[in-house]
Amino acid sequence: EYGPAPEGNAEAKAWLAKHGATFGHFIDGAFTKPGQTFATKNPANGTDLSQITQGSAADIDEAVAAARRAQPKWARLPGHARAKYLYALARLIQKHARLLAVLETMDNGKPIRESRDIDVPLVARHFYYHAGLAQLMDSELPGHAPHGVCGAVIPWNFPLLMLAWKVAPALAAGNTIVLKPAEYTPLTALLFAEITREAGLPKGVFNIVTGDGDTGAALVAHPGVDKIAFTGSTSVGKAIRRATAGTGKALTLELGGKSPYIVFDDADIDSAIEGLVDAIWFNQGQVCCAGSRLLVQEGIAQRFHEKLKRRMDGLRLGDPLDKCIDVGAVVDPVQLATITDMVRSSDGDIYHAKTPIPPQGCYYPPTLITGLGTASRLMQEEIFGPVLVSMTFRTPAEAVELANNTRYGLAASVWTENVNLALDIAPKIKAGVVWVNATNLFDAAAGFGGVRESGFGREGGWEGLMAYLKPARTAKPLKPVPA
Ligand code: TXE
Repeated sequence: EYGPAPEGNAEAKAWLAKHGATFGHFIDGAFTKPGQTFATKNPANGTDLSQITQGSAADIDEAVAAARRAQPKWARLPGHARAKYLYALARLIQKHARLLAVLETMDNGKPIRESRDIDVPLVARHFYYHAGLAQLMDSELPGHAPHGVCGAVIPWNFPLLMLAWKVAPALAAGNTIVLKPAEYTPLTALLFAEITREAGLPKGVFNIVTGDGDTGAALVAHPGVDKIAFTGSTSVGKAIRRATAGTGKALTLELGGKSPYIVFDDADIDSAIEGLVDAIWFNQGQVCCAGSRLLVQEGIAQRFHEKLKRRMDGLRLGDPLDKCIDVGAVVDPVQLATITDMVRSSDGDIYHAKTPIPPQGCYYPPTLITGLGTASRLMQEEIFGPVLVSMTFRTPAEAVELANNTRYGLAASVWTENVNLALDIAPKIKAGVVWVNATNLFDAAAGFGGVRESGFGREGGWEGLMAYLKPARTAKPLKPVPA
């Protein structure tokens, strides 16, 4: 049994059983015969969930060929006709919301409260929003054309949401797509493939090849792919940039981060603490823009840390399918070992929340580390787990200097009741997004992405759509600009 929430679990079990829990790729509108497979596991209890096919270069070839065949006709549809399919996908995501949420939680380990209330609703919103943009394309962007075939390589921390961030704009703009899901978490993508059939999406418009990094590399290298969109680690992002250099392929990269969470002494402390729970313990801290680096003003630091520790002790950790759980399981034993080793290597003061930990499964307690130097490894490197590092500052100028003292630049949070201070600080922080008295706010209409080694390009909003378009070869006249 998969834990509480029996109704949703039965549905998920039935869906897996329908496929014999064994999956091939999804190419040209149909599942292929499973080939050489590897197992995916439920990180909450270590049991096998499914057998997934390891995609070869030949599989990538087949999927890209299907996407190429389908693309011209898809692009010739008027925007409002493509919008119909995107609206249908949005509605079907809502129809299958419970199954998608339970499956995501079983595959990834994230609390069901998050997959149900955050991931899946944001996915539906993303398709609705891009359906709207698809309708506007012909009138608002007449001088633009799709790239052609897009290759998407996505990570395991938000499997379905990262799919939506890439698939919705690609399809709205008239591209077709080959998606390579992360090896730990392919299940909701495979269910989404079924949903595209229910929506009547023409075959070849959306394709999946499952597998590991080699499969991803084969997709990136394929000459029939015109644009690559990648979300994942900075090291793989750099490898992809090297692999695409000089090929003429368009590229967007959304990579790692070490985002500062800055609390000034006049901040509303209770709100800042609740924000921090969201910033670093949401999805077990496996969030690219996690507020993983607390910078707190010296005068309130001791009081803030004490309050924070009490709040950490109150977080409920355990079976992610339990609706009362705050912190679920880390995605995989490999990731758990990385987190454990990184924390062990630290010479700071380590505080683990006094919350009971289940004896089995990939669990790591909420953790706070203080007393680290600015140059220390844990202050500089992404841990990608439920671990917060903290340091103090005296002046706003010092806060800015510390905030910018990493190679990354994805996100930042500033907490103060002084709006002038917030407005002064925010533009000085090198990050794609700066939240004021808030954190982890996302919307399909707001472009998200990084600067520096956090990558480039935006996902969401008009800018996100533009990443899936290029100037048309035979540009129709642009609308005159009003005087
Ligand atoms: O990421 P990878 P991993 C960070 C985080 C985490 C670390 C390692 O710090 O601890 O990365 O996680 C595919 N060519 N982030 O190893 O390897 C891979 O199959 C093409 C941050 O899981 O980057 C998967 O589909 N593709 C992050 C995807 O890339 C390749 C999210 C991401 O895997 C490839 C995830 C290659 N050479 C991890 N090698 C974020 N920014 O949100 C691997 N892949």
